[in-house]
Amino acid sequence: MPQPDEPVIGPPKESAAGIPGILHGLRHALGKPGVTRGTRALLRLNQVDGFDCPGCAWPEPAHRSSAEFCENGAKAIAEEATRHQADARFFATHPISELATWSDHRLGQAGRVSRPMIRRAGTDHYEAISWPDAITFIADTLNGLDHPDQAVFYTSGRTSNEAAFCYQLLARAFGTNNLPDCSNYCHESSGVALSETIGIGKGSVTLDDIHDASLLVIVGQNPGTNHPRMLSALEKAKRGGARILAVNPMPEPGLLNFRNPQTPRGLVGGGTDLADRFLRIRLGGDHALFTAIGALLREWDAVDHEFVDTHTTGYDRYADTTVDWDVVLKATGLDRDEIHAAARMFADSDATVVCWAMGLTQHTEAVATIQEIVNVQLLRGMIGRPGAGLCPVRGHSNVQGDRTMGIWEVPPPWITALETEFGIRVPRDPGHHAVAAIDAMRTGAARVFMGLGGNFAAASPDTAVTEAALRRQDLTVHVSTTLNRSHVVPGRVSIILPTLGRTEIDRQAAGPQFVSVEDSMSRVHTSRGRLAPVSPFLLSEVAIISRLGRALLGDTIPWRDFEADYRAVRERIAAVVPGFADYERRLRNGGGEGFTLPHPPRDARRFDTPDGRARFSVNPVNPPVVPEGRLLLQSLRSHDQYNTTVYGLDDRYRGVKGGRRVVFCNPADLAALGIAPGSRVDLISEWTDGHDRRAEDFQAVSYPIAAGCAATYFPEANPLVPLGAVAKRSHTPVSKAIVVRLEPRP
Ligand SMILES: Nc1nc2c(c(=O)[nH]1)N[C@H]1C(S)=C(S)[C@@H](COP(=O)(O)OP(=O)(O)OC[C@H]3O[C@@H](n4cnc5c(=O)[nH]c(N)nc54)[C@H](O)[C@@H]3O)O[C@H]1N2
Ligand SMILES: Nc1nc2c(c(=O)[nH]1)N[C@H]1C(S)=C(S)[C@@H](COP(=O)(O)OP(=O)(O)OC[C@H]3O[C@@H](n4cnc5c(=O)[nH]c(N)nc54)[C@H](O)[C@@H]3O)O[C@H]1N2
Ligand SMILES: [Mo]
Repeated sequence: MPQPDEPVIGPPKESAAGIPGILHGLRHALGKPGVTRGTRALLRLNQVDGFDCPGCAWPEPAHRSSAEFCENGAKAIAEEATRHQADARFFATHPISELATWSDHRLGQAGRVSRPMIRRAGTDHYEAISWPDAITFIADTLNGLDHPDQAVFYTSGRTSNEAAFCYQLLARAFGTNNLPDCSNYCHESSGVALSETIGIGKGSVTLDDIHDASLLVIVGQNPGTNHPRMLSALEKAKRGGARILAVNPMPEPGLLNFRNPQTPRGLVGGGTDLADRFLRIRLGGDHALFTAIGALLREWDAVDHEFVDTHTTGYDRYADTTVDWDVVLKATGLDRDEIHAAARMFADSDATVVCWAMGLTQHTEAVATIQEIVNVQLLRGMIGRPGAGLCPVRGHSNVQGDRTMGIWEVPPPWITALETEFGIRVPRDPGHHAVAAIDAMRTGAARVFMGLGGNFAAASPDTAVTEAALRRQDLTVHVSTTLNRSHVVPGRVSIILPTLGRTEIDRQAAGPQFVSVEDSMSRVHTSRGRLAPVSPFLLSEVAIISRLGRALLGDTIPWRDFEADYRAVRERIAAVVPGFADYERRLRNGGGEGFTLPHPPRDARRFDTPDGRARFSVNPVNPPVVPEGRLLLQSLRSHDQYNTTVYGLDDRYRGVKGGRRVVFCNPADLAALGIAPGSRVDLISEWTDGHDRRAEDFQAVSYPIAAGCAATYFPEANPLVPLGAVAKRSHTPVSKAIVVRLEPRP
């Protein structure tokens, strides 16, 4: 619901990080949890070995002297280390109907949920419940379902490998593959595109490849805010002579210039100019752009014929395609010279890495777009070569590891090994991905929703539909650290199970435990918390799942051993999941630096496709159609948020202070629409079903965004996206290209 907010708009910044960056981060980290706990948090966690920042999935450099911190990592840690507690008294004071009117920011500020809470049917309050009673209630409800497929087991991407493995085991042993996760909203399109073309759904580069690249292409990604540590890698590559091509509808400060707070050069002077060339592309124009770049490279015969002949299939069909330049120029909003110059950068580089994130994955044609990038990289032989490759930059710190551990609505390839290891039978029919889960929940086909982390109500599209779907459940269960919107959109009965965060000491029967995670570049390593838990009532995720497993399925699976000692879980992972042999020992390599999972294309130019070759694909260009007088709107992240967790109300780099209800528009569009910068507008999205959706009261901000395009923040924009608006084949909601009209408010 709209919160009155009156942001003050200043000019966007021209560079990222530097002194304001560190100070801003420290203010959050030090100010929030109370000075001592905040300082201790950062100092204690700043150890060489064994802590994985929950901020993002960008890898830590090997052989580092201390943990690498960035401003936004500090904010993530401060959020978790907060002293504020949503305790039993808090819930007694605030009925759920009142909490439902709070903003996401205010809900998050309430802090950590400190003991298990239940909202019983027909009441308006959460009340405390004991762990055994909560677990029994959930198990009894699940066992009372007519069919296991009536349950949905969602996961967010902070969950450790150990917890993820146990969770998918629980769901599958129970009898369902209904394992949607935040990846369905995130990099699913990358997974689909890469699996089909190179035979593995993960990126093909290591951090060294970024450092050694001669061309880095950053498409649809805002590293200054969302992967700040990536900027250090870009700076290092630049100093080694790399060039950078940035493709984005917005001139994101972090892409253009970087002041590195960890080097003296970052503290004084002008910092490092990052992008050598910036293409201010129209939303959804990348598909057309990469077909054009591919065509130019073929025209110039800048083709690695040896690679193409030896390792690929489908080149002839691909080479037969022609480019309609009118379509390309209209779709991209760029001119021919700019595209030529960009293609030249590819032609001149012998080591190119292409990085991308949500700016590509959350479009209707996301899979086709990413496959067009694969085409260009194959054409140039840029896979399995040092300093080159494909780099989908993942979001949540362990989202990639969760998928490796089997958090997936599709039964993983090692499903038979899982069955043999545990003596279970698992159905082979795929379960629900996230959007299908909402559909099942709203029609009553699903009756229990459980979320291991995350904030399903606020992260999902079509807010009204998603909320109604959650409310229709017999039971909603959230394993959570902090309070969030999903807790105030309860099923008939709703339970919150409070859990330890990544920063906290996890002590079990066998002693202190660590967990393991996989970063965006397939490196698996340990993470150990060092802070005292904020409340004595918290259980670890592994403990919660294990206890639920025992209550639900009995002791045929050694749940007790899993909870007592996570080595017992890792032993089973080693036995079941390919690439994890000798897991325990390899995790301890190099004092906790861990190991990198095999990636056949990267390691040996081997492609696990039906014919053992990487595939060129032909993807007809199909750019978004925008009627006259309408704009193409994307939803993105501000500098002061982590997905649905809103740390603060500023978006420093984009010049916004004190509010979030803004819509960034090109000045020429505002003039043409007769809307004065600073005035208030409603956003109405238009869909072919004839059903308009409205989000009210945004301040129009004049911004150097590509013409015809607009941007606003997620999750405020989620009501504008209907459930059915998803990317082809990956089913990812199209959060980045929504046709809208702006209506001035009276
Ligand atoms: N501090 C912080 N860190 C985070 C997160 C966070 O919320 N806060 N979230 C984490 C998660 S889960 C994820 S997935 C990542 C997200 O990381 P990003 O993908 O960087 O996140 P967004 O804010 O969605 O930014 C999308 C970027 O793509 C651009 N873009 C949008 N549409 C297009 C397009 O059609 N073409 C091109 N070329 N560009 C386009 C936008 O202008 C914007 O710069 O970050 C992770 N890290
Ligand atoms: N319109 C629009 N919608 C989007 C996007 C967009 O760009 N635009 N982006 C999408 C993307 S990329 C993603 S990844 C999803 C994110 O979807 P989710 O992963 O579901 O959402 P988050 O906001 O990351 O989840 C935050 C909550 O996780 C809980 N939490 C934090 N740490 C832990 C932990 O260690 N353990 C447990 N159990 N809980 C924890 C806290 O209670 C917190 O409130 O949103 C998607 N939705
Ligand atoms: Mo994400």
